[in-house]
Amino acid sequence: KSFTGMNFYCSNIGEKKIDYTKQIPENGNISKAITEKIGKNLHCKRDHPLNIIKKKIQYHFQNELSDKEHRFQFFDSFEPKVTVKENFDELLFPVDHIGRSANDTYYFGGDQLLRTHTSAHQSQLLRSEKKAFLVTGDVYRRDTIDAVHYPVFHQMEGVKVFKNKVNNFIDGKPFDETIDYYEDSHYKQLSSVKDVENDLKQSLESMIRSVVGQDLKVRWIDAYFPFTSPSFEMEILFQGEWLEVLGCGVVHPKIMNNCGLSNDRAWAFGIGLERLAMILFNIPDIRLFWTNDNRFHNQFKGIDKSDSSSSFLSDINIKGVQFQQFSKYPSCFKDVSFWIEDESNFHENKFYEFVRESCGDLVERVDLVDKFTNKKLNKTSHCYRIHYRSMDRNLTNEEIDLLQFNLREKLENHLSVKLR
Ligand code: FA5
Ligand code: MG
Repeated sequence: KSFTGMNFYCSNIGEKKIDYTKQIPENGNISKAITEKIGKNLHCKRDHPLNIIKKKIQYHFQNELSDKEHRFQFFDSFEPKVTVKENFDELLFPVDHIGRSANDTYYFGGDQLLRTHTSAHQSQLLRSEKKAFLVTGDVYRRDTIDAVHYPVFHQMEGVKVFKNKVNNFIDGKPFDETIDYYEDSHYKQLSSVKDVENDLKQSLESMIRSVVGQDLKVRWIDAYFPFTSPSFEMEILFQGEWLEVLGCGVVHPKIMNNCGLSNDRAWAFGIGLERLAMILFNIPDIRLFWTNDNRFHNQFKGIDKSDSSSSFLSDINIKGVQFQQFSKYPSCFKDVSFWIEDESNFHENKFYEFVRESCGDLVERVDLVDKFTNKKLNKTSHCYRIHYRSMDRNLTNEEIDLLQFNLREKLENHLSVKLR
């Protein structure tokens, strides 16, 4: 089982350049299963594990990481519907970035989309001269199907601005059009950049240890994001595997410049709240966050003793709270194989979306188990194994056969593949 997240923001090496800004679907591509989740705001529901983790992080930022100049402000009710400009353009995503494609992102049509990350609100808040803030919200992505990926999940964005950090004598021009800040090693070694990087890493490590546990195994990985340089990801050792929990970095000088902060530097991070809650409470499957099963929710009742009418954050003590994994119902799997008629038009995420749409949360995981090309026919065959398991009951054979039947029909009619 791979716990590392997809390389959503990695550069699109080796593929031909496509201008995705010209491929925004007119009528959108948001399925009913996704529409139904908009507005649920799990992170705002008292006693929900995502709410508990959000409050714990906010508490740490308020009490341990705020200083006179940086009093962290919290935002958690920005609408998930944002513009292409907010989600991609302002964050310097190139036009050929795969993240912009309709295979990765849910579009309402026109230039409105479901934010793919909370970074969509960064520029707006930087422009309004906020110096330290956290933004929590639901984010949406077409993605693979397994225990740690879900098309709707929750992120918390954090940003801290260091005023007048750029020293023209040492740093040169605050923003220089001719410098490639992603690659430039001189820039990355500047003490003004290193200071910010160190503050970022220390803040995040202290937060993670205080929220999840002091004796965690944590490691930093160099990463790439269009909107930060240098960029990093934090991974935590969880059940013997390194699980990616957040991306972060020093905000790109061009963004600082665009927001009227060319003499300042800033750090930013985006953390996956489900992943963190899974580690903290030992929650085995990301679908559980959406369940109505009280065997799940009752376990989190009463942990949060804060006064719901006050905005004051109290420390939520979860020591000694042990999440009891309730027994899993049996799983079963079915394979589906097909010939792909037009390779350049086939996208795995589209296939996953059909599976989600047909079978909903009864699907636990989908694996590509076989792939081969018939050279003579110049056709490729894929075989996917679909693992079914309900979180709250036994599934019958008839039920699964029907799901599989409906899925096959959908694939044949809408995915231009030939079932085998
Ligand atoms: C981002 O979304 C960046 N916006 C983070 C960032 C912010 C970088 C500010 C720099 C500055 P990424 O795609 O890696 O990066 O996602 C961040 C985290 O969200 C991941 O580490 C993971 O914890 C979580 N995550 C990503 N995809 C999923 C998914 N499908 N299901 C659940 N959690 C996910
Ligand atoms: Mg990542």
